[in-house]
Amino acid sequence: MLTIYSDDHRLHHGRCELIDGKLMPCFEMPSRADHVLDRVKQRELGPIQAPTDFGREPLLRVHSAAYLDFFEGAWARWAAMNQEGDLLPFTWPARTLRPIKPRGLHGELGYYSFDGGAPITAGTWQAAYSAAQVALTAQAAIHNGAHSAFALCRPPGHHAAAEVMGGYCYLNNAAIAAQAFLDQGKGKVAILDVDYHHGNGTQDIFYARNDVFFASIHGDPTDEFPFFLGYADETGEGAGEGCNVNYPLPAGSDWAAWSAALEDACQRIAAFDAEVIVVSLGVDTFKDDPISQFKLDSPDYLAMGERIARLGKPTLFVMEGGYAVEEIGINAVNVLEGFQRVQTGA
Ligand code: Q9C
Ligand code: ZN
Repeated sequence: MLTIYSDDHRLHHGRCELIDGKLMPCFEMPSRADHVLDRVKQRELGPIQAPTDFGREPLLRVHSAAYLDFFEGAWARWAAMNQEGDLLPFTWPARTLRPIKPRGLHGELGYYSFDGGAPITAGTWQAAYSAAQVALTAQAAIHNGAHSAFALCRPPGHHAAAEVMGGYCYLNNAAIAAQAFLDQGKGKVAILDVDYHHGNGTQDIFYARNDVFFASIHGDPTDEFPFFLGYADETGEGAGEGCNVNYPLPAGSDWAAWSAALEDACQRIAAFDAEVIVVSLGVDTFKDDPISQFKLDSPDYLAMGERIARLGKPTLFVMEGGYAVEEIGINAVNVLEGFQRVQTGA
């Protein structure tokens, strides 16, 4: 399987995030991608290539120009205020306030974000832009005939909506790639989100659409980030009614519970008759993940890849979360190896 990777991910390195009342070093750190890349090499998964630059156009199919302009220019505005710490939002237009876009930097940042978990540093725009190009380059490989490809994206993307960053995410790499498939002639795409957290950004982007089926298996938002989306009664709206399915699972869920949800999700995707699958591949479902509460073990990721492969469709894997840094490579690449096992009949 082809892997697309860019060193540009290192340009994004947030300093800290607020967890349990304490400022902690960011869990979403550069070494995450290093461990995945090392494992891809160690297991000889296949060639590793740098991304092609497809420009802004495919990003604008998902995000607004105003949002991209704000994100690209935010650090320079912050630096012009003689600041060098991370740029972090701290006030959001919650329900009692007006959903307006203030002109100043902090007001605008609050307007374009939903939490304080997406720090902007000097290199964040370039890293996120390159991650989107990584996804698009892997997508192009499948468009050109590959049966599968791995987009080793960092920072991740599935919490980012059209005009909102948050949850370590800025540009929705999986959504951008899914939209590219449609723009290049595919009629129906399914996005399977296996990250521990609900893919609120991806769901929101496609919620009223019937050309993208979205399925997400995740920690029950009753007690888990992102709290305000990801419930089982969210089934899509308008033309998209019936094209969204959520599997909120309780803390402590193991492979038995998780794989039952995966089986149902795969049957729904098959019934939708998707021509291509985009997998939002988070491995923060791992038993030792420092911020998550599921109990999957490393061999379970092989079985996950096998089940996805049995859908029999071209599949683009897009890296999302996973914070047990030592094991992230083993677990992510296990999904890809499980997929390939079925593919090669081994
Ligand atoms: N007490 C992804 O996995 N907050 N994002 C965690 C833990 C944010 C996760 C707080 C988690 C975001 C891509
Ligand atoms: Zn996650």
